[in-house]
Amino acid sequence: MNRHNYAYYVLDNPTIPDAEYDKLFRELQALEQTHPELASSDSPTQRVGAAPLPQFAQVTHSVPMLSLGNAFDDSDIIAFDRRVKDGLKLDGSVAYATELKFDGLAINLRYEDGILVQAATRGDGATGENVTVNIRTVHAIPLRLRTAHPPRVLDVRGEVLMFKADFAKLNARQRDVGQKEFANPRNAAAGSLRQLDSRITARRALRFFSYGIGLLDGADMPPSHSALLDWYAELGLPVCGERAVVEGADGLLAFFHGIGNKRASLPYEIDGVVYKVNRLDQQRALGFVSRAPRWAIAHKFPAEEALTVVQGIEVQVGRTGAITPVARLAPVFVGGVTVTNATLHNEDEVRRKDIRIGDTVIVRRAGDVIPEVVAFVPEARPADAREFTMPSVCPVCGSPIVRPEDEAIARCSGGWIKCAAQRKGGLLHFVSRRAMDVEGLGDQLIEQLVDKHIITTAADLYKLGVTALAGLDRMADRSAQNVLTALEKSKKTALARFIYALGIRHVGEATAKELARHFGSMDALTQATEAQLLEVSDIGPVVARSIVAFFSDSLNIELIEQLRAAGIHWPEGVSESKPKPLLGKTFVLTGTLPTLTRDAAAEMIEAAGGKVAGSVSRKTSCVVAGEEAGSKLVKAQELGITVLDEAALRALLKSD
Ligand code: JCF
Repeated sequence: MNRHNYAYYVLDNPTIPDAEYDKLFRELQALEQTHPELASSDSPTQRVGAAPLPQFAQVTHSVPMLSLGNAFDDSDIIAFDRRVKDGLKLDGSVAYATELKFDGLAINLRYEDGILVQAATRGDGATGENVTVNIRTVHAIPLRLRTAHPPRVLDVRGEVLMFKADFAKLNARQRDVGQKEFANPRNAAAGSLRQLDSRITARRALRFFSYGIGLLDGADMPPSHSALLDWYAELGLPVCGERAVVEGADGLLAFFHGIGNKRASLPYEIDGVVYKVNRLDQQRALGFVSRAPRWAIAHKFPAEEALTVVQGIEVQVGRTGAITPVARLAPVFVGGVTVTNATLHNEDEVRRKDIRIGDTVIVRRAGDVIPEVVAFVPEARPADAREFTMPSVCPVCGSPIVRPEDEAIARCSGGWIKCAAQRKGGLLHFVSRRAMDVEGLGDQLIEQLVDKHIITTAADLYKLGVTALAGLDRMADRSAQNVLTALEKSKKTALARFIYALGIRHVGEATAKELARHFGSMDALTQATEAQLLEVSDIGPVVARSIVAFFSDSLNIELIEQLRAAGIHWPEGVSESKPKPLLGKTFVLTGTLPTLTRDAAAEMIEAAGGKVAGSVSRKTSCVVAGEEAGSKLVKAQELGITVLDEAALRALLKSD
């Protein structure tokens, strides 16, 4: 059971299904009941929590738990590297261990003779709280180190955190039982760990990564930080794979930017990266200033959450008529940009989060995701805070807003004929990159073209001339010509893109590709019955009905005819005749390829019949890896999956 636990939580590579593990668990429980003398304190049955404590006891750390100095930009890092070199009186470059800065809680784990005997929070760095019973429920933390010769005493330091997916599941569960949701994974991790009733902690999916050491007795201190982490990994402690040893400030900044690029796709939240002088003798020589080491620094990303005030709540009308409440905010700098609007998703969400006009709220902008309102701050609610009311008519076209009983989304009932907002949304979708890909035709142009009644449908786009375009705001002759060139270029397209561009409800990019592959021509698709559509893989009754409804509207058929008459074309039937050398194969892309973008590589693989997945598993056929490939590459190597570079991928696509 310990081996399965280790495979799942530390190697991230499950060896048996959950149900099998549960069976073993019950078997062991029964054995321990009949033979209590055989039950040991590090048994897997001892991870379920215990009766509530009256309070947490205080623990004094043998070696204080440090905090880190912060850096925010490149110049701070260059200055840090300079201070280190000056401090060490070195001319050459310094080797640094780089790692992630997890957004969780710092913990000290004490192992005596290889057995976990105590766990304590960081507290103020000198004393923390004894959370041993809670920590025992964290499956990623070994109750016994995997070595025949453990040190007498080892203090392992690291971060307890909750993965994003587990956080989402926890909040969904909290919502279902009418309990308070957590604002972010960090709060969820802290709230889960600091439970006096550790049986609650046991039900929360907490994780752990090791990154530091306190007291060590009965073993030699490894010579470097990277060697320490390697040793930890050997002992069966979880160590994050996103780490490296780099040289000098250039190496630090390259690591920072590399992690910044994949931050959003990591399964956990980080608020920056940490740099440590790698050699421990050099760390000792540098020492400390007050409570922070001179040999380490945290390089922080711009904060993803900030506080601001809701000045109003308005609604936006999307291309399908969906009404989205949007909070108008006092401008706030978050996630690296100034934000003035944040989505509130839908009416129920506003009620559930109880966001009111006048509230101070936490706004979140993670990566390129649209900013959202996370929660309001109860202490800051003014007496005159006003509740949001859903309008009964569309603010753009005046048509009634309707909300089917079983749906979360209210919609404008005007359709694109009556509602300019839906028209604009539909046109923007039509020209978007993954649809018809008309470069330079952005929202401001579409806005003007619709408002000035120059265009109504997508077909009108192809009737535009230089004079009509050049008359618009911020449009010189030259850019007008560029738009016309882009429109002309867009006429040569693919069937899947065209289907996707039509904006049929429930038909996203993947479904459009399936439809194109299955039917091979627009005519076959427009005439397809519900029964025929249900034969297409991944298409269910709702989608089938939506497609049939779309093509039974004569206006849509007319639009398609006009677009084809305007010259939009694609290689007809090609999808059936072209060879599919990669059929049945699943690819995972990781890192930066020398010439291909991720999208371009995915398109080439799919054109050859292959599938592209987001994560590596036993089902993966090949991993295509480029520069700075990370954990996916490691996993592929562990699982013995073929790894290709761009050249090898191209060769594969040509071969068959
Ligand atoms: O992930 C973290 N929050 C983190 C905190 C990572 C580290 O390597 C740290 C830390 C705090 C202190 N290292 C030290 C020395």
